[in-house]
Amino acid sequence: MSDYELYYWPTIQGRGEFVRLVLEELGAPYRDVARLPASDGGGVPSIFTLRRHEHSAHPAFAPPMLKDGDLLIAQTANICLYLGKKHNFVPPGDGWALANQLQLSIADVTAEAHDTHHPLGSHLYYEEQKEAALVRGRSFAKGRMAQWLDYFENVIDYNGGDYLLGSICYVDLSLFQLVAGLEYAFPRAFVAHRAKVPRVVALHDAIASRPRVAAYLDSPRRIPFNEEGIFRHYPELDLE
Ligand SMILES: N[C@@H](CCC(=O)N[C@@H](CS)C(=O)NCC(=O)O)C(=O)O
Repeated sequence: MSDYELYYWPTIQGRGEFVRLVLEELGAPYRDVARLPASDGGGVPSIFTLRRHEHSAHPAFAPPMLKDGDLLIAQTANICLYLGKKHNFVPPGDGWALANQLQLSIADVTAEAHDTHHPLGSHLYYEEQKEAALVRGRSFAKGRMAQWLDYFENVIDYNGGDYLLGSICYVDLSLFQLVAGLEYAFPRAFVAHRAKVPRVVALHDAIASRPRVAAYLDSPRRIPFNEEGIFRHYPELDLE
């Protein structure tokens, strides 16, 4: 198996982390290209070289992007589904469509979490949109986040109580990441709701303790959460 190439911003978990986690759990060899030195073709320029490529029939608008041989694909949910299908890490039959449905829902809530600190747009710094962020963030912390967690709790419950779709598949890794991110960004809101979503919490813990994931989380390959990424801890946006 040749190495996959992941192209994603080198200093944040961001959306790239959903892909990294799948690659790590699969034990698939990959190069996190933008984190390599420029002398090895790495660094941020490696991303700019690929994205919005004018001379491609299938250009990618934004990272994460995954290269598998000559194939370059983008959109986080699409990349995760591609890897899941290729490595038999999807539910049988048409179950891949249900997995993708959940993955796209995780993408939705991830975007909502991002928009709590950037409600007006990514062209402005947080400090330039703090007033709107306070409204958006507190509304997310007060109710919206719980709605999403309850949704995933019900899905796990209906499908046997352990994983989103009965047996483990790639989407469970993304739910782990979502929960870790929400707990980091909104610790007070998360603690307030934690007891109501025991299956979600148990799934998070089960994924974190899988040998390959645990080794990854403990390694320098796992970039710590920070205030440049999607899940940012701004206490003023959390519950009081
Ligand atoms: N829907 C896309 C969103 C991709 C995206 O927004 N990527 C961000 C980083 S997480 C980016 O670099 N965007 C640059 C841009 O939109 O110009 C996905 O899920 O992959």
